[in-house]
Amino acid sequence: MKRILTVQDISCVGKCSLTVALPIISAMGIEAAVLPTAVLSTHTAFKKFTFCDLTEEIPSITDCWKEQNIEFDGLYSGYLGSARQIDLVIELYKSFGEGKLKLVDPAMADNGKLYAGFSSEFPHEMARLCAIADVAIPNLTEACFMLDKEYKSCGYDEEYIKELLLGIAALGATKVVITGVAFEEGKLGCCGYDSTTGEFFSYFNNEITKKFHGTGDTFASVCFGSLILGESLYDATKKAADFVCNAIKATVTDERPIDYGVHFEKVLNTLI
Ligand code: PXL
Repeated sequence: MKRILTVQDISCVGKCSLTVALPIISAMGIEAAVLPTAVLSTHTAFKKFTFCDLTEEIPSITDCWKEQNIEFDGLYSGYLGSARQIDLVIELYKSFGEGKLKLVDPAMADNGKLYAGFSSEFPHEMARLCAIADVAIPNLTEACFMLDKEYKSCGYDEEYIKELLLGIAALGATKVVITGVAFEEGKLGCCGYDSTTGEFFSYFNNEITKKFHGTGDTFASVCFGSLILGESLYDATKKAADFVCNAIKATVTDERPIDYGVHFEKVLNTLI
């Protein structure tokens, strides 16, 4: 059995980060080890939340693993709370990631806005982590912010997206997938680029207009799991995008606010 490590926060309520990554990766038949970076009462889109920072635990945990020669087949980072945490994850990727799949989801912004608590400098810090990723999976906002490019919510063309893909690859990421791309009304999807082959690809689904929190984390978890199981980046992207669509479809009839995330549990069986 493959064993991976995922590094992100535990948001106790709100279905994102570890509470999404763990069940999804486990359902795919992969052992999911965790390095929790913080414990929050909810994710930061809720009106009020607590934040217990675990940064200073990270070096002792990773040193302990090193002493016992504990290894991982892949590493996946999500939401990180500070530049210091990014430095520690870069160190972790260097010491545990040699020859292993290293995926970075630079979860920090969406819809043209940074999440609560991040300064406008933070995307540049995150870009340093994307630079050592085998696969970086920013959404459109995150890609723009890391590259200091203007964020456009609509009305852009393929050239705009290709520039962003090439820009993230130029930071150092070997492969890039940008999520939340729409060239035409009614279709929403992802565009990818593999710098080893120079190939671009895209994958679109019919857009479901209601937006939920945590879909980026859901996408990244399925995509990472599929890559660990040996699928191509295109197939992993397709599987992740379809899964997110099905999870949203399983949620839309629910009256709960969008901050409570998607009911991925109802379609988790499709990954087993
Ligand atoms: O879904 C990304 C995410 C993860 N973790 C925390 C967040 C967010 C987005 O707001 O606040 C703590």
